[in-house]
Amino acid sequence: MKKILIGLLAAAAVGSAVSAASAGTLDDVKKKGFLQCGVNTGLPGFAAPNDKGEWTGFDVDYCRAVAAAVFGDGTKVKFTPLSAKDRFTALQSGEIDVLIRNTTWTISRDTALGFNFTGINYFDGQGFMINAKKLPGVNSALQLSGASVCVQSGTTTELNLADYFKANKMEYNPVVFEKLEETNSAYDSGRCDVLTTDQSGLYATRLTLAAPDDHVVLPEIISKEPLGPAVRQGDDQWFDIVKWVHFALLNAEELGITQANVEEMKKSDNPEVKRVLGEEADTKIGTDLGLTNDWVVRIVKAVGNYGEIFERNVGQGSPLKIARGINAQWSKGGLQYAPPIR
Ligand SMILES: N[C@@H](CCC(=O)N[C@@H](CS)C(=O)NCC(=O)O)C(=O)O
Repeated sequence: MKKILIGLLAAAAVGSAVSAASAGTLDDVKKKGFLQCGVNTGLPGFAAPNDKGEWTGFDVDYCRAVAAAVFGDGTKVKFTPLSAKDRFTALQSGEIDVLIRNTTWTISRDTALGFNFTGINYFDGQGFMINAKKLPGVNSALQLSGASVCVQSGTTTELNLADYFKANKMEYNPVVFEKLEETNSAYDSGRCDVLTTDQSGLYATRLTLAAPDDHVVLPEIISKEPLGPAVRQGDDQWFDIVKWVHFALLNAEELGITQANVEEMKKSDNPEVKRVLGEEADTKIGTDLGLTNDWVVRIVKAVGNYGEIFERNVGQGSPLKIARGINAQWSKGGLQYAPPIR
C-alpha cells in the first residue's frame, strides 16, 4: 500500500512538472502581443536587415507567418539575431519563442538539447567554396588535401568537415571562428584556401565578398542539412502551430493559393481550397489548433505561399538565384511534401 502511495505521489509530481513545462507558449506570445523569433545575425536571403533596418529573408518570412497565424498580423514579431553558438541556449532559456535560423535537424539537438523540429523548410547540404584565381585547376573537393579551411564553430559544418577529410584520407588545417563575420572575412582576405558551410550559406556569403565572381562553389555536397524551425519540448500545442504553419505554406502552394488571390480563392468551388481557407460550414480547422479558422488566409496574406517565399528570398526573384531543386513540391519531383489539412 505504502509503495503504491509513493508511486502515485511521484506520478503526480511528474505530472505537475510536465504541465509547468508546457505552460502555453501560445498564451505567453498572445499576452506579450508579439512573437520573439530567433534568427541569423545576417545571412542574405535567409535573415538580414535591409537598408531600412527591416528584417527580410526566407527564415524571417517563416517568423512572420507564425506571427500572422497567431495575430493576423505578420509585423507582430521581434527578431533576436543569434550566432551559431548562442542559438540553442536562447531557445532553452525561453529568451525566444521559436528558433528559425538555418538550423539542421539532428538527433542530438532533438534529444539531448530538448528541442522539437517542426519540419524541414529547406533541404540543404554542406559544400565548399574556393577562390578560383588562387586555386586554378581545382574543380573537386577531393583535390583539397592540405588546404586551410575557414569554418564556424558550434555548427554541424565543423563536424562534417572533420568526417569528410578523414573518410577521404586527406589532411587539412581548420581555421575556426565563433562569428560569421570573422569566418567570412578571414576567407575573403585569403587567410584560408576554402570556406565551408551549407550550400545555401555559400551562395549567400559569395554575394558579400569583395569580388564574388572570383569564387566558385565546388560540386560535392558532403552532408544532409535538413533545415527547419525548432521549439522547446513540452508544449505540444505550440509545436503543432509552428509545424502546421509550414504545412499550410506548402499546401497553399499546391492548391495555387497565393498572396494575390487568397481573398478570391475563398469563393472557390474546390472543397479542398474551401476547407484550407476555413470557409467550410461548422469548421474547426483553426480553432482546434488554438487559432482562428482563417489562420491559413492570415498567413498567405502576410507572406504568400511556400513557393512565393522561396522565389522572393533565395530563388529567381532574389540575388541568390538558387534553383528550387530538391525543395520543389513532391508533385514536381522535389522533396517538399505536406500532410493534408483535413
Ligand atoms: N546548418 C548548420 C550551420 C548553420 C550555421 O550557423 N551556419 C553559419 C554559416 S552560414 C551561420 O549561419 N552563421 C551565422 C552566425 O553565426 O551569425 C547548423 O545548424 O549547424
